Amino acid sequence: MRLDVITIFPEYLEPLRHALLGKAIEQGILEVGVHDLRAWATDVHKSVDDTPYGGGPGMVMKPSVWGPALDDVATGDRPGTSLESALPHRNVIGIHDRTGAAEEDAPGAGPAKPLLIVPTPAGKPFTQAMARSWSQEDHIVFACGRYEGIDQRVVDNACERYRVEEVSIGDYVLIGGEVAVLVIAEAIVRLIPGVLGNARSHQEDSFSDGLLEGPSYTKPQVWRGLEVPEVLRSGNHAKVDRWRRDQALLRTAQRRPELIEQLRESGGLSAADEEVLRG
Ligand code: 6GU
Repeated sequence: MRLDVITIFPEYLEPLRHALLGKAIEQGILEVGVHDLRAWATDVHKSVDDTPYGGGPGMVMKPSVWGPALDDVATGDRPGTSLESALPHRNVIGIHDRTGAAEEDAPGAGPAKPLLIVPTPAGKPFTQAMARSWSQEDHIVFACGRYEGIDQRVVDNACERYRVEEVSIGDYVLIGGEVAVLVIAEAIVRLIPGVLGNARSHQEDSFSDGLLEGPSYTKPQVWRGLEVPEVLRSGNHAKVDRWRRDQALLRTAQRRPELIEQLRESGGLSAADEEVLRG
């Protein structure tokens, strides 16, 4: 997978080179490019924003800068920096050894358009289902807006070269899209086969069965007078599985009751589940 990020704060995307994502870059599973939007500014002051039509506070990012930036990055004509992993170099094997879901839309259609993700508090809520789907993409471009956003015509026009998604990471307002890109990119990349050591660890994630994950424990058996639940030490796998399901159900009912309702409506709750929820 290739990820490109266009931003006026390229240094804000440094964390993409570390830890999990850095390892994916090392393994040749992931390529990351970070591009300074000002590289496409044309005036001496390298300005990227202007006052809003209709008045009001703040500034709007200019279409005359974003348009060419998105044109160039879509085609791989990018003056930005390719991020090397911050981790020590190891031998790279099996570069691009993955199944490309977005290779072609139909026979003879050529490569699919890249996916353009525009983080904005006015977007559709980002979900684990989106992360799962987008982990199959070949090329994702993120457009980070600052100030009061990007001229809407940029997003409208980008449909010619991209499949476009405007997404929000929650009901609160950030200063710009950069932190949202870190969140969304990490959620996507950890689902690419080979990035997480253990495939089970994302089959059992919170949300993959529509429930929050229950509590986890490790040694010692007693810590500050608090005991690990007996059932987890019983060696009875069926009992352990049932207990974990019960804990997930009870935690979800308490913290996210709307998720229980969704699961009930989609037929995702068994008679045993309903009994646990009745208490
Ligand atoms: Cl994706 N961007 C910004 N700027 N603020 C947000 C957001 C995104 N999601 C929630 N708040």
